Amino acid sequence: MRVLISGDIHIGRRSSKIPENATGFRARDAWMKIVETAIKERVDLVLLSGDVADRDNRFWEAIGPLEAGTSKLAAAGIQTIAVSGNHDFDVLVRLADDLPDEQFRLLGRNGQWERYTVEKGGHAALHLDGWSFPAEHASASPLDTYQAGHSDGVPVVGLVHGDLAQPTSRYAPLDLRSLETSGADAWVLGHIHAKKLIHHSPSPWILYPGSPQALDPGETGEHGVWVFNVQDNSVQSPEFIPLSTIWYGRCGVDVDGIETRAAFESKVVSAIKQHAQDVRQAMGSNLAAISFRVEITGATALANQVSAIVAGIEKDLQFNIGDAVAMVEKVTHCVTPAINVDDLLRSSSALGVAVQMLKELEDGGNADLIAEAMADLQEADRKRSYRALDCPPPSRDNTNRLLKAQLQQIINQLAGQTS
Ligand SMILES: [Mn+2]
Repeated sequence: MRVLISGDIHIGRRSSKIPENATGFRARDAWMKIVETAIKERVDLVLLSGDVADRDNRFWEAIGPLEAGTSKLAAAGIQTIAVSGNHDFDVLVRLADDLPDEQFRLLGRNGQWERYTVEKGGHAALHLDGWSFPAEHASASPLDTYQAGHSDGVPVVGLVHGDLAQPTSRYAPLDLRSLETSGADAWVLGHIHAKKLIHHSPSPWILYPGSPQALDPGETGEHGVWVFNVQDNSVQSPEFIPLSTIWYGRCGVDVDGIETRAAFESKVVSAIKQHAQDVRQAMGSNLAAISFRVEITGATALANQVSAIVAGIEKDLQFNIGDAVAMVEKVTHCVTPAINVDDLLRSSSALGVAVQMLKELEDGGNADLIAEAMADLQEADRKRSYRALDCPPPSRDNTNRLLKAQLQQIINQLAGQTS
């Protein structure tokens, strides 16, 4: 028996930060690609671990593609089995009520664990234990009521949408230890959009398949689906298949020692091209777009001109890499001027003092400065007018980071004036 796994498809959404008129970047396109992949891979089952439909457009946009996709799968002899997540707790119930069981089956309604046994060649081949979100939130761990485990030598796979190692989560907190000692041979989870496989033999493998289509720049790296086999009554390790049409990630550019604008521009271009080619090669033929967060670092005489040099790059720079397009979503830079730090550390000029302060912060020191800045940040944080911003509370770490960034800007300005 062969099984395809996906989850967190969020049908109704579309990958962000790419041109409005670009096609093939909707979550529903990814779903239809999952259907094709399942048929091509000759799987027997498709398992979906919740948040198949997005809350915002859930019913109207999801119902058509889900019916069409599961019907195409059923025609190829492939059954789709799902649990619902916090986004689609109500949609999947309605879909399951409308469609025949051999096409689409929802496990674990009303927050009650449910076992479904899949047969192959007239024999029980796999037990699936599933639990579905009964409402938008679920603060108790579903594992508190899980009692399945082995019974008859037939392998068991658990299917649940929830938050691993976040005990206070309102999205079905799951703890690793309970999963490991559950007796199941494998766990397929949903909720986290980055893929993650936890596998220490002989414990069960535990998998977040991740969203098949990367949906925003925070969803970096590879996205796709997974396939595993059940052979000789054992559940084999899952294998990843890349599927996303977009890849989001960072591209570091080191401009150390660069002295002219032309050389600076060439360096940025060649770094982006090279990185895009590597990504294109690794991700295969589904890839249509590569979106970079470019991070420029290094010591350069052009430090105080970087903002001006890279202005417009997000809007204007685009490369074709094979049949994929590479573009820049955002540029950040943390460059230092090409200055003689040793001399400045002994200098009492404004630039010298700034360089000394930065060095102290980098060495983790200057407790007074950090405490003072933190007190100011906390005061601002308490102000009613800023509350809607939902920023993390000021900590020692982010205060330190903020101070360093500010000092770097001051140094760049001052160094620019003297050079
Ligand atoms: Mn979720």
